[in-house]
Amino acid sequence: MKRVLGVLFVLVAIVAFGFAQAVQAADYKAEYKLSTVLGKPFPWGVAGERWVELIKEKTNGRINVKLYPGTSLVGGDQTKEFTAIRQGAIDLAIGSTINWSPQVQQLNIFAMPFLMPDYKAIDALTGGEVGKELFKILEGKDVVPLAWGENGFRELSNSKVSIRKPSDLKGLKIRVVGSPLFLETFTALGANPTQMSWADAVPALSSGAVDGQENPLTVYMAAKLHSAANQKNLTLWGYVADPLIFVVNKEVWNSWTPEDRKAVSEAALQAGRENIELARKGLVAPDESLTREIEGLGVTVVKLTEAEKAEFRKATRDVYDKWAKQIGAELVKKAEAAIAGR
Ligand code: X2X
Repeated sequence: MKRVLGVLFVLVAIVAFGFAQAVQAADYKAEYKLSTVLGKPFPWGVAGERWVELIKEKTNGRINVKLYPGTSLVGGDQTKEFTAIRQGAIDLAIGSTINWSPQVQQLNIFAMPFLMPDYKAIDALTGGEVGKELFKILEGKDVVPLAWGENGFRELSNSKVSIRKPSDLKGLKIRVVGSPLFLETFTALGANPTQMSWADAVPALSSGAVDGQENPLTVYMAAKLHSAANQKNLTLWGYVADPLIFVVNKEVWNSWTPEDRKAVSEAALQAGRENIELARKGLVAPDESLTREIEGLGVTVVKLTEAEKAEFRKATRDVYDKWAKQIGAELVKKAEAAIAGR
């Protein structure tokens, strides 16, 4: 009898275990959608593919993610991406702080003109108190932030003139994306900024409907803007940089087991580290080979001196002060202190 009971117990345990697994599997979607603006070969797209791969590996295939580049889940309208994550139309995303700043005002901090003078300054923000505070703000908006990545310092290109001083920008039509802060910065510099998505920007540049744009050199290079869009003048001014943030929709996150959450989080941290390394390749002294490569394509590259940069800073100072209030004076003070102490 004891033996029969024992066998029965084992049988019940097996069935119960199987049932529990089935329930868990039923909670999991067959496919999770990951949104990015840029696909491969841009570092941003590489990061997307890497996160997908690492999630699969670390969850033993329990979580299956598909990458949707070109912000295709929101018809290419990258400033709507954050809302779509909150609403659940997107499960995971690697997003630029610029594109999410219309919904998360504080993310504008990275777009304050000339706040971050170098890569150490970006790291001081993302890796410090400011980064933690921004993650907390995101958590309050139905997303789970997991890791930082990087698009990069945004340099200025155009088809018309070599730009060394604010007055060189006078009347130039410049494509910008994201929040009104960008429109105000370029207006303060005397340019004629116009807001459009990346999908619309490339044709607009190619046809000459707009004269210039600002983006990291990795983007300039992979999109071949020198030839595809006649962007033969490049000014290295490092006025802002946009980090990337790896997030998961909160409801999706809560549907996963603790073990799988840990795996997805570790995958994000690893993909983020690799992404930052790739985004900076050839751009950090002493290896500035990417800049040399661009010069080799017949592009006129101007690297502003500190004195020249100061002129641009002066011209955008009012925009900086106005947005410091809008973003939150305390947060901006924290950022300035972190950068000063880097
Ligand atoms: O649209 C851009 O300029 C891009 C690709 O850099 C962003 O998504 C912020």
